Amino acid sequence: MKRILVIGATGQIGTELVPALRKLYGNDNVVAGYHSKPPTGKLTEGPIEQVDVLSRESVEKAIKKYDINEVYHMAAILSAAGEKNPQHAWRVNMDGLYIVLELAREYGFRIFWPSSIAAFGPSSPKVNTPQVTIMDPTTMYGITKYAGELLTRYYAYKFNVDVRGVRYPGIISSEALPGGGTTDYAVEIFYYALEGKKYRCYLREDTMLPMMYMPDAVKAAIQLMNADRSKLTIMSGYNVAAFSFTPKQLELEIKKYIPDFKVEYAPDFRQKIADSWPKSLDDSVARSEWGWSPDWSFEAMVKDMLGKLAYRLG
Ligand code: AKB
Repeated sequence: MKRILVIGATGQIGTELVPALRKLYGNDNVVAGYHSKPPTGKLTEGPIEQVDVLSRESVEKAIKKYDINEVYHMAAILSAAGEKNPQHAWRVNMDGLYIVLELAREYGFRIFWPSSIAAFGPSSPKVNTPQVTIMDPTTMYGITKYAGELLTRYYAYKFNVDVRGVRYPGIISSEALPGGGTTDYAVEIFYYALEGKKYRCYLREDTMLPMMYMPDAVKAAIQLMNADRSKLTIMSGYNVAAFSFTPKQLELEIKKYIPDFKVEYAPDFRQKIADSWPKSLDDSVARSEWGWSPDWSFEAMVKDMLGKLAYRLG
């Protein structure tokens, strides 16, 4: 039986991952681990626990209390926020991961840990970026993701820790807002469109980035955790792709439903970050090793986001 702890349960992905895991494995078997933002709504339908990922004692206490055998370690400082306080980003992203890996070595639980397209950099090929290629991330977030991929692989080979993960593209979600990322515009823009407000986009209109709708992001994590380990050659850091678009393409797609929506483009420091990332990913290794394929297209995602948010915003 699975006994799961999700660290970062109140973040963008955790908010939807916890209910999906509870549906599969039962409310009582999935603990929502949070730090500063207490869970509300659906997240309170099962156990919740405050977990400070920078404290070994705090994580260990939760592991022991709930007899955890699987951890989804989703807590991280994202790219744009990381550039404002790189020291803090290193601590949360690397020290936190190290604590979780060390405890996994001791207690034998399995780990899902997400990497990101931010692990790539200016010298990585931009189009159809391969699974194995040049990695030269320029943000502190990207550096922690690439270093984390190396560290998790080390723990897998050296200590036989079962740790797995994907390189997430920008994630679009209707439940929780992302915080501090470079791809956040692709969520924020929907709120402005529905509230009849003009959106000021901090990226150039032609900035193509790989993106994914939340149901596919959740599916990727759960599917990879249930894959046959003997078939996995990468462990953590599988490229997973769904679709790519530019801010202008998103504006035009939203305009099909809200014709008078207006967007102004005013690139800021995040442009340079976006320019260092891939435009699209080659995810053929994930497809062949554990059967990955996305369910959602760009057009279907936009329609669904508008419907869900219109309902929520009333
Ligand atoms: C960010 O923009 O920092 C994240 C990511 C692509 O990992 N959404």
